[in-house]
Amino acid sequence: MRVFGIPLPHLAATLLAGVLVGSIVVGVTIDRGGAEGAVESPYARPYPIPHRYWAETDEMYVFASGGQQGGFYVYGLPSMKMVAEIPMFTVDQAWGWRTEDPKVREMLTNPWTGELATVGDTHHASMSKTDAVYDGRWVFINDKIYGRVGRVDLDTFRTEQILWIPNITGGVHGFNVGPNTDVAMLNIEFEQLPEFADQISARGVDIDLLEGPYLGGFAGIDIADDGTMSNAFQVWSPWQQDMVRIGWGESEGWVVNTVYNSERATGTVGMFEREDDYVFFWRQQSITDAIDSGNYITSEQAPDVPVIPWDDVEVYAAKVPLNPHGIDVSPTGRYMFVGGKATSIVTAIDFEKVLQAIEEERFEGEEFGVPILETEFVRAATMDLGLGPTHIDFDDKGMAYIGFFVDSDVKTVPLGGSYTDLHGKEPWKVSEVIPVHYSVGHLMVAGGDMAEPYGKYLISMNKLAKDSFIPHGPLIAENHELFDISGNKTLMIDQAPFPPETHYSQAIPVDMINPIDVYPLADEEIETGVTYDYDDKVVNVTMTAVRSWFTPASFTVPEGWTVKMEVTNVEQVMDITHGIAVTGHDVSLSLDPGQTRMVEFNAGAPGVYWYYCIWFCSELHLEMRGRMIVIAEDEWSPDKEWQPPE
Ligand code: K7E
Ligand code: CUA
Ligand code: CA
Repeated sequence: MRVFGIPLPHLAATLLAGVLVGSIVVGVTIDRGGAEGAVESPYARPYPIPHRYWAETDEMYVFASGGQQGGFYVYGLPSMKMVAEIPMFTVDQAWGWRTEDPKVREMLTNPWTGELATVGDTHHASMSKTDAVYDGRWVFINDKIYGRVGRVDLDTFRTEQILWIPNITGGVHGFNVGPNTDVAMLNIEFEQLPEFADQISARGVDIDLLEGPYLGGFAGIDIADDGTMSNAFQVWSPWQQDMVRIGWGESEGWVVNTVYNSERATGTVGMFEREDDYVFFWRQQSITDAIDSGNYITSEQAPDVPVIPWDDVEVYAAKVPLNPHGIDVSPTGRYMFVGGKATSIVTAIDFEKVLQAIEEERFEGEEFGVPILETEFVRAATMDLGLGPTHIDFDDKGMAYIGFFVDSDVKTVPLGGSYTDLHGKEPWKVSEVIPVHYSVGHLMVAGGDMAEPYGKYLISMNKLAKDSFIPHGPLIAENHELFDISGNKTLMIDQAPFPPETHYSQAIPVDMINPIDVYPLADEEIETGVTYDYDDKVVNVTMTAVRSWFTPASFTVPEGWTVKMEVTNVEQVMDITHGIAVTGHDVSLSLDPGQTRMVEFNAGAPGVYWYYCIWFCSELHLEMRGRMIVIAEDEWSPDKEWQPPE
């Protein structure tokens, strides 16, 4: 059988068939608690809507990963109205993120090979935290394609840093920022053959460039007080790692991550051979100890980044069913939920029991020297809940929300232990089934991945919108579905189409973020003008933009020279953005109020090239333009240089 062109083994074929059936049998249910309920709903919009209605009523920001969009989408809750995109790993002229700005180009350039990388795939948004609670400073996210991490400053809503990870060719998936934002971890999902592979294979691990298997692992990132990230260490192991959480509270000091390919297979079928794969528990201190004692190797590429083989750190495994995907930690840090993509089983691992099992050496085996903890002992629950479990978040009332891709629903499960006091329900049993439209990937409860979830809102980020919106061609938008989870019964409030393709998201209260209105200008007056560097064949232009002209309004340059323009938007009024597009030159950069940016490009062939402002900034916006006159080399002489106006 071939589905979507992929030959599939019996098991996976059944699952995919389930996708199709599951999506069809879940009908469209419109339930807002009946007509009366709808009238009384706090989400009923007044009509006519007063001005500023959305600004006043939205309670939270959502920072949704963009997937192949390469950055973030930002929208308000509960309005679902998108207010921004934040480009990061891909170029985007709409939001002024282009490589003719050398700062952007540097961020997007591989520091070791010098190659520019302008495709990206963002997955796991992670807020900065203090004591495991969001603190509103930054939001970080990984690029699965190249192995990079970006940081957005929540003052500017702009990407301020991109860190490249050494020793890999990409394929980093799970990403998580620690409870105090001093560390982040990043998993290698696509195994690699790094230059130090031999030193690791000498410990009894097979590797082979052509046939596989390969090595995998995870990278540790240090985050300084000002948010600056740096590569801190890497742990390499026989297995790839998929999802990761850095523990807090009851699991403080531990990193948990999963492998769905414990088979170490290179083909899809082989990855389903075992009934169980693993979740791993790494003691963070043992990594630090290995580094402190000099017990590590390094690569030529990154001589400062300690690489530690898995068997030199303290790590334990627990079995989890068939190809786990999400691993998510309950608010106190105690329970770790793991869903097996290819089963109906979700397991809740009790970290208290994990610690006890380690202490009492309750092991039921080992692989590559990693002790496997007794399965039954460390599990709080093994729950048969539905087809295609994906990801899990938690609310403020001790409930877990589990998404099911194949079933197209979210099921809620009350947690046991001390959480029982919050909900008073029987733990580990399905409490509510919430249909979604359709096929949920990640879901997000507001604040649902930290110590103090905000609760109230659930967003199901559905991969297949199908019939939810008006048709728009063969590729349909994603469907972010918003639910109110504050009452006894979950109610769908809204559905919103978003462009492809969100994975994880983070929501944070509006009052925790205070974005700047403008970039403050330096005190000194800007001296505009043009200088010529005959040695390097560079013309340096210092330019300002204001409603509604550029200064200088024209300049000359010899053919083929490099043009370096430093352009400042000298406006100090919010949203008075200018930009500069240079005709015939693939240059289009946006300038926020007060912002100075460099624009670098080659002058090219002789001719008159107009530059103009790309934003409709004033009534005279169309007049906001100037000329770059490129003069043939043999016609150039210094008297053709730009002269200051009389
Ligand atoms: Cu499930 Cu990359 Cu978190 Cu997508 S991953 S949905
Ligand atoms: Cu400035 Cu249009
Ligand atoms: Ca597997």
